[in-house]
Amino acid sequence: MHPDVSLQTYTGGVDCLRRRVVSHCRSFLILIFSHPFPESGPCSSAGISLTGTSGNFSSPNYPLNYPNSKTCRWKISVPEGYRVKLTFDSFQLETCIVPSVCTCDYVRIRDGNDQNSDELETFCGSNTPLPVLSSRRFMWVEFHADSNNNEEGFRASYTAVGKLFSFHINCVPKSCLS
Ligand SMILES: [Ca+2]
Repeated sequence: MHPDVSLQTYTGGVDCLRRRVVSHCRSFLILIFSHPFPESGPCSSAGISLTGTSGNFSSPNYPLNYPNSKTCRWKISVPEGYRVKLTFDSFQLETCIVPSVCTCDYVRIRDGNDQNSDELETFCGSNTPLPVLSSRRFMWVEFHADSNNNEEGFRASYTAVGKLFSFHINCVPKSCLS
């Protein structure tokens, strides 16, 4: 649920229960059940942990436009002995003035479990990126939106791939999958 709506429902709910004002309670319930829930999961700048052998995540509000001035991070970890393959199912970010270095909104991917890990790729604009492969069991993903101009955002899925998948070993750590 959107943070603003959570605050409104909480405030309205407490007031409703305390004062027992019927009209106010009705407004409170209408607010709860009429809110269009976005498809995407939560966004956290501290990082959301994603585990298991597969899963997916997306930018805030997806498939509606993401908000401005937002940073979300995900820490993907797959079982020992596997690597992370990240695939973008949809990708529509702001086209930056300098697209080659993604000076506005971007998705950055690192080869590890924190923001100090080696950078694998940074994507922006509207071209759907090729899949990205980590060298070990961790991948760190950051989405950042600057203060103006937003788009639909992205949806991505990850899968654990085994050691037999490492026939592209000479390409690691860059995304060289076709
Ligand atoms: Ca922007």
